[in-house]
Amino acid sequence: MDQIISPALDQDFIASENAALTAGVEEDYDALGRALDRRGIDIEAITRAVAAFAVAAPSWAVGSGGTRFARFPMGGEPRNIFDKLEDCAVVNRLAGATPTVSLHFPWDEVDDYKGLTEFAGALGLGFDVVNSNTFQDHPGNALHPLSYKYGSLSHTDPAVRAQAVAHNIHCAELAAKIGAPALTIWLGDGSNFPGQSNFTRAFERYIDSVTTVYAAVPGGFKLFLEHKMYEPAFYSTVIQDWGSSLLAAQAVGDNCLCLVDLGHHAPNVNIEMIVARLVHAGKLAGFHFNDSKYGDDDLDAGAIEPYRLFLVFNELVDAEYRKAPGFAPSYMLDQSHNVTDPIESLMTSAVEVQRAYAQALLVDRAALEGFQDANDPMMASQTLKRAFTTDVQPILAMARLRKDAAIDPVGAYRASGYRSAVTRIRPAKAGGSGGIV
Ligand code: RM4
Ligand code: MN
Ligand code: MN
Repeated sequence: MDQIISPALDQDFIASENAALTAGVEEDYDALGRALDRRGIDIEAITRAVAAFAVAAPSWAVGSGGTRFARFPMGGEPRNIFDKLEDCAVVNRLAGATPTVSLHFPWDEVDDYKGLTEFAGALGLGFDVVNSNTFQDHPGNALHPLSYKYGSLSHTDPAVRAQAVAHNIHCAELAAKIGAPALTIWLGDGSNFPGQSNFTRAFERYIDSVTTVYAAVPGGFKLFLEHKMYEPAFYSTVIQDWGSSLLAAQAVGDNCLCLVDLGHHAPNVNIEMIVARLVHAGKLAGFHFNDSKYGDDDLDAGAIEPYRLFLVFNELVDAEYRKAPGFAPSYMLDQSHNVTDPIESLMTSAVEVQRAYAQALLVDRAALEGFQDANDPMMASQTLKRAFTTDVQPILAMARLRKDAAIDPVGAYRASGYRSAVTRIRPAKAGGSGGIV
Protein backbone atom coordinates (compact mmCIF):
# COMPACT_ATOMS: atom_id res chain seq x y z
CA MET A 1 0.00 0.00 0.00
CA ASP A 2 1.22 3.49 -0.83
CA GLN A 3 2.14 5.67 2.08
CA ILE A 4 0.31 8.94 2.53
CA ILE A 5 2.85 11.71 2.91
CA SER A 6 0.51 14.52 3.79
CA PRO A 7 0.95 16.70 6.87
CA ALA A 8 -2.80 16.55 7.60
CA LEU A 9 -2.20 13.76 10.10
CA ASP A 10 0.85 15.31 11.66
CA GLN A 11 0.61 16.82 15.13
CA ASP A 12 3.30 19.47 14.59
CA PHE A 13 1.58 20.68 11.43
CA ILE A 14 -1.77 21.05 13.21
CA ALA A 15 -0.10 22.80 16.14
CA SER A 16 1.58 25.27 13.78
CA GLU A 17 -1.75 25.92 12.03
CA ASN A 18 -3.38 26.51 15.42
CA ALA A 19 -0.65 28.80 16.73
CA ALA A 20 -1.82 31.90 14.88
CA LEU A 21 -5.44 31.38 15.94
CA THR A 22 -5.04 30.36 19.59
CA ALA A 23 -4.96 33.82 21.20
CA GLY A 24 -8.21 34.80 19.45
CA VAL A 25 -9.94 31.59 20.53
CA GLU A 26 -8.88 32.12 24.14
CA GLU A 27 -10.12 35.68 24.14
CA ASP A 28 -13.50 34.73 22.65
CA TYR A 29 -13.79 31.74 24.97
CA ASP A 30 -13.20 33.88 28.06
CA ALA A 31 -15.77 36.42 26.93
CA LEU A 32 -18.35 33.71 26.24
CA GLY A 33 -17.52 32.09 29.58
CA ARG A 34 -18.36 35.35 31.38
CA ALA A 35 -21.59 35.78 29.41
CA LEU A 36 -22.69 32.21 30.16
CA ASP A 37 -21.73 32.60 33.79
CA ARG A 38 -24.27 35.43 34.04
CA ARG A 39 -26.86 32.90 32.82
CA GLY A 40 -25.76 30.41 35.46
CA ILE A 41 -24.01 28.17 32.90
CA ASP A 42 -20.54 26.73 33.48
CA ILE A 43 -18.76 26.94 30.13
CA GLU A 44 -16.28 24.25 31.14
CA ALA A 45 -19.07 21.70 31.61
CA ILE A 46 -20.37 22.46 28.11
CA THR A 47 -16.88 22.25 26.60
CA ARG A 48 -16.26 18.89 28.27
CA ALA A 49 -19.56 17.52 26.94
CA VAL A 50 -18.79 18.80 23.43
CA ALA A 51 -15.29 17.32 23.52
CA ALA A 52 -16.74 13.95 24.54
CA PHE A 53 -19.36 14.02 21.78
CA ALA A 54 -18.67 11.77 18.82
CA VAL A 55 -20.41 11.00 15.56
CA ALA A 56 -19.35 8.17 13.22
CA ALA A 57 -18.16 8.94 9.70
CA PRO A 58 -19.68 6.86 6.88
CA SER A 59 -17.07 5.00 4.84
CA TRP A 60 -19.16 5.52 1.71
CA ALA A 61 -19.13 9.30 1.95
CA VAL A 62 -15.43 9.94 1.30
CA GLY A 63 -15.77 9.37 -2.44
CA SER A 64 -17.69 11.66 -4.81
CA GLY A 65 -21.38 10.94 -4.74
CA GLY A 66 -23.58 10.94 -7.77
CA THR A 67 -27.01 12.16 -8.69
CA ARG A 68 -29.49 10.01 -10.62
CA PHE A 69 -28.05 11.63 -13.71
CA ALA A 70 -24.31 11.69 -13.38
CA ARG A 71 -21.28 11.36 -11.27
CA PHE A 72 -18.29 13.68 -11.51
CA PRO A 73 -15.21 11.97 -10.11
CA MET A 74 -12.61 14.06 -8.27
CA GLY A 75 -8.90 13.58 -7.77
CA GLY A 76 -7.66 11.17 -5.16
CA GLU A 77 -10.86 9.15 -4.80
CA PRO A 78 -10.40 6.30 -2.34
CA ARG A 79 -9.92 2.99 -4.18
CA ASN A 80 -10.78 0.69 -1.30
CA ILE A 81 -11.61 0.63 2.40
CA PHE A 82 -8.00 1.30 3.37
CA ASP A 83 -7.97 4.56 1.38
CA LYS A 84 -11.38 5.41 2.83
CA LEU A 85 -10.03 4.93 6.34
CA GLU A 86 -7.09 7.22 5.59
CA ASP A 87 -9.50 9.93 4.48
CA CYS A 88 -11.68 9.35 7.55
CA ALA A 89 -8.57 9.66 9.72
CA VAL A 90 -7.94 13.12 8.28
CA VAL A 91 -11.54 14.09 9.06
CA ASN A 92 -11.10 12.91 12.64
CA ARG A 93 -7.62 14.30 13.11
CA LEU A 94 -8.59 17.82 12.02
CA ALA A 95 -12.17 18.12 13.30
CA GLY A 96 -11.72 15.84 16.32
CA ALA A 97 -15.28 14.53 16.38
CA THR A 98 -15.40 11.34 14.31
CA PRO A 99 -13.29 8.67 16.03
CA THR A 100 -15.26 5.82 14.47
CA VAL A 101 -16.25 4.76 10.96
CA SER A 102 -19.44 3.08 9.85
CA LEU A 103 -18.74 0.38 7.24
CA HIS A 104 -21.04 -0.71 4.43
CA PHE A 105 -21.03 -4.34 3.23
CA PRO A 106 -20.28 -5.76 0.75
CA TRP A 107 -18.71 -2.47 -0.44
CA ASP A 108 -16.12 -2.58 2.36
CA GLU A 109 -15.50 -6.32 2.56
CA VAL A 110 -11.89 -7.49 2.96
CA ASP A 111 -10.21 -10.85 3.54
CA ASP A 112 -8.54 -9.97 6.80
CA TYR A 113 -10.65 -8.18 9.43
CA LYS A 114 -7.98 -8.36 12.10
CA GLY A 115 -5.65 -6.55 9.71
CA LEU A 116 -8.37 -4.02 8.90
CA THR A 117 -9.00 -3.34 12.59
CA GLU A 118 -5.27 -2.87 13.22
CA PHE A 119 -4.97 -0.58 10.20
CA ALA A 120 -7.85 1.54 11.53
CA GLY A 121 -6.42 1.50 15.07
CA ALA A 122 -3.07 2.78 13.82
CA LEU A 123 -4.95 5.72 12.29
CA GLY A 124 -6.71 6.38 15.60
CA LEU A 125 -10.02 4.99 14.36
CA GLY A 126 -12.50 2.39 15.59
CA PHE A 127 -15.64 1.02 13.98
CA ASP A 128 -19.25 1.88 14.60
CA VAL A 129 -22.56 0.41 13.43
CA VAL A 130 -22.26 -1.50 10.13
CA ASN A 131 -24.68 -1.38 7.20
CA SER A 132 -25.96 -4.11 4.91
CA ASN A 133 -26.77 -3.62 1.27
CA THR A 134 -29.58 -5.42 -0.51
CA PHE A 135 -30.70 -2.34 -2.44
CA GLN A 136 -28.53 -3.22 -5.42
CA ASP A 137 -27.20 -6.36 -7.05
CA HIS A 138 -23.62 -7.44 -6.45
CA PRO A 139 -22.48 -8.99 -9.72
CA GLY A 140 -19.75 -11.58 -9.29
CA ASN A 141 -20.40 -11.93 -5.56
CA ALA A 142 -21.11 -15.60 -4.86
CA LEU A 143 -23.29 -14.73 -1.86
CA HIS A 144 -25.70 -12.73 -4.03
CA PRO A 145 -26.55 -14.79 -7.14
CA LEU A 146 -30.19 -13.67 -7.15
CA SER A 147 -31.38 -10.18 -8.11
CA TYR A 148 -32.86 -7.64 -5.70
CA LYS A 149 -34.67 -5.86 -8.54
CA TYR A 150 -38.05 -6.64 -6.95
CA GLY A 151 -36.94 -6.44 -3.34
CA SER A 152 -34.92 -8.30 -0.77
CA LEU A 153 -36.10 -9.00 2.78
CA SER A 154 -39.72 -8.60 1.67
CA HIS A 155 -39.36 -10.24 -1.76
CA THR A 156 -42.16 -12.52 -2.94
CA ASP A 157 -39.62 -15.28 -3.65
CA PRO A 158 -38.46 -17.11 -0.49
CA ALA A 159 -35.08 -17.80 -2.11
CA VAL A 160 -34.34 -14.07 -2.50
CA ARG A 161 -35.53 -13.43 1.05
CA ALA A 162 -33.23 -16.18 2.31
CA GLN A 163 -30.31 -14.66 0.40
CA ALA A 164 -31.01 -11.22 1.92
CA VAL A 165 -31.40 -12.75 5.39
CA ALA A 166 -28.09 -14.58 5.00
CA HIS A 167 -26.36 -11.36 3.93
CA ASN A 168 -27.62 -9.50 7.02
CA ILE A 169 -26.48 -12.34 9.29
CA HIS A 170 -23.12 -12.27 7.53
CA CYS A 171 -22.90 -8.50 8.17
CA ALA A 172 -23.59 -9.09 11.87
CA GLU A 173 -20.74 -11.63 11.90
CA LEU A 174 -18.42 -9.10 10.27
CA ALA A 175 -19.55 -6.53 12.84
CA ALA A 176 -18.50 -8.90 15.61
CA LYS A 177 -15.06 -9.29 14.00
CA ILE A 178 -14.41 -5.54 14.02
CA GLY A 179 -16.12 -4.78 17.33
CA ALA A 180 -19.11 -2.93 15.85
CA PRO A 181 -22.15 -2.87 18.15
CA ALA A 182 -25.05 -3.00 15.71
CA LEU A 183 -26.25 -3.48 12.14
CA THR A 184 -28.40 -0.95 10.33
CA ILE A 185 -30.81 -2.44 7.82
CA TRP A 186 -32.00 -0.10 5.13
CA LEU A 187 -33.49 -1.59 2.02
CA GLY A 188 -35.08 -0.24 -1.11
CA ASP A 189 -38.00 -2.68 -1.08
CA GLY A 190 -41.25 -1.18 -2.26
CA SER A 191 -43.28 -0.65 -5.40
CA ASN A 192 -43.53 1.83 -8.23
CA PHE A 193 -47.15 1.23 -9.20
CA PRO A 194 -50.41 0.93 -7.26
CA GLY A 195 -51.32 -2.73 -7.15
CA GLN A 196 -47.77 -3.91 -7.81
CA SER A 197 -47.32 -5.08 -4.22
CA ASN A 198 -49.63 -6.09 -1.40
CA PHE A 199 -48.75 -3.71 1.47
CA THR A 200 -49.73 -6.14 4.22
CA ARG A 201 -48.12 -9.26 2.81
CA ALA A 202 -44.87 -7.41 1.98
CA PHE A 203 -44.70 -5.97 5.52
CA GLU A 204 -45.33 -9.40 7.05
CA ARG A 205 -42.61 -10.97 4.91
CA TYR A 206 -40.24 -8.18 5.98
CA ILE A 207 -40.95 -8.72 9.69
CA ASP A 208 -40.52 -12.44 9.25
CA SER A 209 -37.13 -11.96 7.56
CA VAL A 210 -35.83 -9.49 10.16
CA THR A 211 -37.03 -11.83 12.92
CA THR A 212 -34.92 -14.59 11.35
CA VAL A 213 -31.87 -12.30 11.28
CA TYR A 214 -32.53 -11.26 14.89
CA ALA A 215 -32.71 -14.87 16.04
CA ALA A 216 -29.31 -15.57 14.47
CA VAL A 217 -27.31 -12.65 15.92
CA PRO A 218 -25.63 -12.84 19.33
CA GLY A 219 -27.55 -11.55 22.35
CA GLY A 220 -26.84 -7.89 23.01
CA PHE A 221 -26.11 -7.18 19.35
CA LYS A 222 -28.59 -4.62 18.05
CA LEU A 223 -30.50 -4.34 14.81
CA PHE A 224 -31.38 -0.84 13.63
CA LEU A 225 -34.24 -0.46 11.15
CA GLU A 226 -33.91 2.60 8.92
CA HIS A 227 -37.06 3.99 7.36
CA LYS A 228 -37.17 6.06 4.19
CA MET A 229 -40.21 7.61 2.60
CA TYR A 230 -39.35 6.90 -1.04
CA GLU A 231 -36.52 6.17 -3.46
CA PRO A 232 -35.64 3.91 -5.14
CA ALA A 233 -39.31 2.84 -4.94
CA PHE A 234 -41.53 5.76 -5.94
CA TYR A 235 -45.02 4.64 -4.98
CA SER A 236 -44.69 2.67 -1.75
CA THR A 237 -41.78 1.64 0.45
CA VAL A 238 -42.08 -1.23 2.91
CA ILE A 239 -40.49 0.70 5.80
CA GLN A 240 -41.46 4.15 4.65
CA ASP A 241 -41.99 5.92 7.96
CA TRP A 242 -41.27 5.77 11.68
CA GLY A 243 -44.65 4.15 12.29
CA SER A 244 -43.84 1.15 10.09
CA SER A 245 -40.35 1.06 11.57
CA LEU A 246 -41.68 1.08 15.15
CA LEU A 247 -44.27 -1.61 14.43
CA ALA A 248 -41.59 -3.81 12.92
CA ALA A 249 -39.07 -3.15 15.72
CA GLN A 250 -41.69 -3.95 18.34
CA ALA A 251 -42.60 -7.16 16.56
CA VAL A 252 -38.96 -8.26 16.25
CA GLY A 253 -37.67 -7.77 19.80
CA ASP A 254 -36.08 -5.59 22.48
CA ASN A 255 -32.75 -5.14 20.70
CA CYS A 256 -34.39 -4.06 17.47
CA LEU A 257 -34.57 -0.26 17.30
CA CYS A 258 -35.53 2.52 14.88
CA LEU A 259 -32.91 4.63 13.13
CA VAL A 260 -33.79 8.14 11.96
CA ASP A 261 -32.08 9.44 8.83
CA LEU A 262 -32.97 13.13 8.75
CA GLY A 263 -33.35 13.12 4.96
CA HIS A 264 -35.85 10.29 4.83
CA HIS A 265 -39.05 12.22 5.54
CA ALA A 266 -41.55 14.29 3.66
CA PRO A 267 -40.82 18.03 3.69
CA ASN A 268 -42.41 19.73 6.73
CA VAL A 269 -42.51 16.55 8.81
CA ASN A 270 -41.81 17.35 12.45
CA ILE A 271 -38.75 15.15 12.88
CA GLU A 272 -37.98 16.32 16.40
CA MET A 273 -41.37 15.04 17.43
CA ILE A 274 -40.63 11.65 15.89
CA VAL A 275 -37.49 11.65 18.00
CA ALA A 276 -39.53 12.34 21.14
CA ARG A 277 -41.95 9.52 20.31
CA LEU A 278 -39.17 7.02 19.69
CA VAL A 279 -37.48 8.03 22.95
CA HIS A 280 -40.81 7.50 24.71
CA ALA A 281 -41.12 4.04 23.18
CA GLY A 282 -37.54 3.20 24.19
CA LYS A 283 -36.87 2.47 20.52
CA LEU A 284 -34.58 5.26 19.32
CA ALA A 285 -31.57 3.58 17.68
CA GLY A 286 -29.85 6.75 16.59
CA PHE A 287 -29.35 8.96 13.57
CA HIS A 288 -27.99 9.39 10.14
CA PHE A 289 -27.31 13.13 10.11
CA ASN A 290 -27.52 15.11 6.91
CA ASP A 291 -29.68 17.94 5.62
CA SER A 292 -32.15 18.36 2.80
CA LYS A 293 -34.59 20.71 1.20
CA TYR A 294 -36.63 18.31 -0.90
CA GLY A 295 -35.90 14.63 -0.35
CA ASP A 296 -32.96 12.42 0.53
CA ASP A 297 -30.65 15.20 -0.60
CA ASP A 298 -27.75 14.06 1.63
CA LEU A 299 -26.42 17.60 2.04
CA ASP A 300 -24.08 18.54 4.88
CA ALA A 301 -25.65 18.57 8.34
CA GLY A 302 -27.12 21.94 9.23
CA ALA A 303 -26.61 23.29 5.69
CA ILE A 304 -30.29 24.02 5.08
CA GLU A 305 -32.15 23.90 8.39
CA PRO A 306 -29.82 24.41 11.34
CA TYR A 307 -32.77 25.23 13.62
CA ARG A 308 -34.30 21.83 12.92
CA LEU A 309 -31.01 20.15 13.80
CA PHE A 310 -30.99 22.14 17.04
CA LEU A 311 -34.58 21.09 17.79
CA VAL A 312 -33.63 17.44 17.29
CA PHE A 313 -30.79 17.90 19.77
CA ASN A 314 -33.12 19.73 22.10
CA GLU A 315 -35.14 16.49 22.33
CA LEU A 316 -31.99 14.42 22.81
CA VAL A 317 -30.65 16.63 25.59
CA ASP A 318 -34.12 16.67 27.14
CA ALA A 319 -34.09 12.85 27.17
CA GLU A 320 -30.65 12.92 28.81
CA TYR A 321 -31.88 15.49 31.34
CA ARG A 322 -34.97 13.41 32.16
CA LYS A 323 -32.77 10.26 32.29
CA ALA A 324 -35.02 8.47 29.81
CA PRO A 325 -34.55 4.73 30.44
CA GLY A 326 -32.15 2.97 28.06
CA PHE A 327 -31.39 6.20 26.20
CA ALA A 328 -28.11 5.67 24.30
CA PRO A 329 -28.49 6.68 20.65
CA SER A 330 -25.80 6.09 18.02
CA TYR A 331 -24.79 9.06 15.95
CA MET A 332 -23.63 8.74 12.38
CA LEU A 333 -23.28 11.01 9.38
CA ASP A 334 -24.82 9.84 6.12
CA GLN A 335 -24.16 12.14 3.24
CA SER A 336 -23.27 12.29 -0.39
CA HIS A 337 -21.02 15.02 -1.72
CA ASN A 338 -21.29 15.97 -5.36
CA VAL A 339 -19.80 19.45 -5.52
CA THR A 340 -17.58 19.66 -2.44
CA ASP A 341 -14.49 17.81 -1.25
CA PRO A 342 -16.02 15.05 0.91
CA ILE A 343 -13.36 15.50 3.59
CA GLU A 344 -14.27 19.17 3.94
CA SER A 345 -17.98 18.34 3.97
CA LEU A 346 -17.64 15.62 6.59
CA MET A 347 -15.59 17.87 8.87
CA THR A 348 -18.13 20.65 8.43
CA SER A 349 -21.02 18.31 9.22
CA ALA A 350 -19.34 16.91 12.31
CA VAL A 351 -18.81 20.45 13.58
CA GLU A 352 -22.44 21.39 12.84
CA VAL A 353 -23.75 18.37 14.73
CA GLN A 354 -21.54 19.33 17.68
CA ARG A 355 -22.77 22.89 17.41
CA ALA A 356 -26.42 21.81 17.65
CA TYR A 357 -25.54 19.68 20.67
CA ALA A 358 -23.73 22.58 22.37
CA GLN A 359 -26.64 24.93 21.71
CA ALA A 360 -29.12 22.39 23.08
CA LEU A 361 -27.01 22.06 26.24
CA LEU A 362 -27.49 25.80 26.80
CA VAL A 363 -31.29 25.52 27.06
CA ASP A 364 -32.45 26.48 30.54
CA ARG A 365 -34.53 23.33 31.07
CA ALA A 366 -35.99 24.30 34.44
CA ALA A 367 -37.16 27.64 33.05
CA LEU A 368 -38.53 25.96 29.92
CA GLU A 369 -40.53 23.50 31.99
CA GLY A 370 -41.92 26.38 34.04
CA PHE A 371 -43.02 28.28 30.93
CA GLN A 372 -44.57 25.14 29.47
CA ASP A 373 -46.53 24.43 32.64
CA ALA A 374 -47.63 28.06 32.87
CA ASN A 375 -48.78 28.02 29.22
CA ASP A 376 -46.44 30.81 28.25
CA PRO A 377 -45.59 30.08 24.61
CA MET A 378 -43.71 33.35 24.09
CA MET A 379 -41.23 32.77 26.89
CA ALA A 380 -40.97 29.05 26.14
CA SER A 381 -40.03 29.66 22.52
CA GLN A 382 -37.67 32.47 23.53
CA THR A 383 -35.94 30.10 25.91
CA LEU A 384 -35.11 27.83 22.98
CA LYS A 385 -34.17 30.74 20.72
CA ARG A 386 -31.85 32.17 23.33
CA ALA A 387 -29.87 28.94 23.35
CA PHE A 388 -29.96 28.58 19.56
CA THR A 389 -28.78 32.12 18.91
CA THR A 390 -25.84 31.91 21.31
CA ASP A 391 -22.64 31.78 19.28
CA VAL A 392 -20.97 28.62 20.61
CA GLN A 393 -18.09 28.77 18.12
CA PRO A 394 -15.51 29.51 20.87
CA ILE A 395 -16.62 26.37 22.73
CA LEU A 396 -16.26 24.21 19.62
CA ALA A 397 -12.87 25.73 18.77
CA MET A 398 -11.62 25.31 22.35
CA ALA A 399 -12.78 21.68 22.45
CA ARG A 400 -10.81 21.02 19.25
CA LEU A 401 -7.74 22.88 20.47
CA ARG A 402 -7.67 20.86 23.69
CA LYS A 403 -7.95 17.64 21.69
CA ASP A 404 -5.02 18.65 19.46
CA ALA A 405 -7.40 18.94 16.50
CA ALA A 406 -7.51 21.99 14.23
CA ILE A 407 -9.15 25.23 15.34
CA ASP A 408 -10.07 25.79 11.69
CA PRO A 409 -10.42 22.27 10.20
CA VAL A 410 -11.12 23.30 6.60
CA GLY A 411 -8.37 25.93 6.63
CA ALA A 412 -5.83 23.45 8.01
CA TYR A 413 -6.95 20.78 5.53
CA ARG A 414 -6.44 23.12 2.59
CA ALA A 415 -3.05 24.18 3.92
CA SER A 416 -2.02 20.52 4.28
CA GLY A 417 -2.24 19.78 0.56
CA TYR A 418 -3.80 16.37 1.35
CA ARG A 419 -6.04 16.28 -1.70
CA SER A 420 -3.16 16.92 -4.12
CA ALA A 421 -1.03 14.36 -2.29
CA VAL A 422 -3.62 11.61 -2.63
CA THR A 423 -4.41 12.64 -6.19
CA ARG A 424 -0.80 11.84 -7.07
CA ILE A 425 -1.01 8.45 -5.35
CA ARG A 426 -4.52 7.34 -6.32
CA PRO A 427 -5.23 7.28 -10.06
CA ALA A 428 -8.45 8.99 -11.17
CA LYS A 429 -11.44 6.72 -11.65
CA ALA A 430 -13.07 7.08 -15.02
CA GLY A 431 -16.81 6.91 -15.39
CA GLY A 432 -19.83 9.15 -15.39
CA SER A 433 -22.56 6.81 -14.24
CA GLY A 434 -25.25 7.90 -11.80
CA GLY A 435 -25.78 6.40 -8.38
CA ILE A 436 -25.07 7.06 -4.76
CA VAL A 437 -21.39 6.09 -4.80
C1 RM4 B 1 -29.68 5.23 1.68
C2 RM4 B 1 -29.75 5.19 3.20
C3 RM4 B 1 -28.73 4.29 3.81
C4 RM4 B 1 -27.40 4.34 3.14
C5 RM4 B 1 -27.51 4.32 1.64
C6 RM4 B 1 -26.16 4.44 0.97
O1 RM4 B 1 -30.44 6.30 1.19
O2 RM4 B 1 -29.65 6.48 3.73
O3 RM4 B 1 -28.55 4.61 5.17
O4 RM4 B 1 -26.78 3.16 3.55
O5 RM4 B 1 -28.35 5.34 1.22
MN1 MN C 1 -29.14 6.66 5.88
MN1 MN D 1 -30.47 8.14 2.52
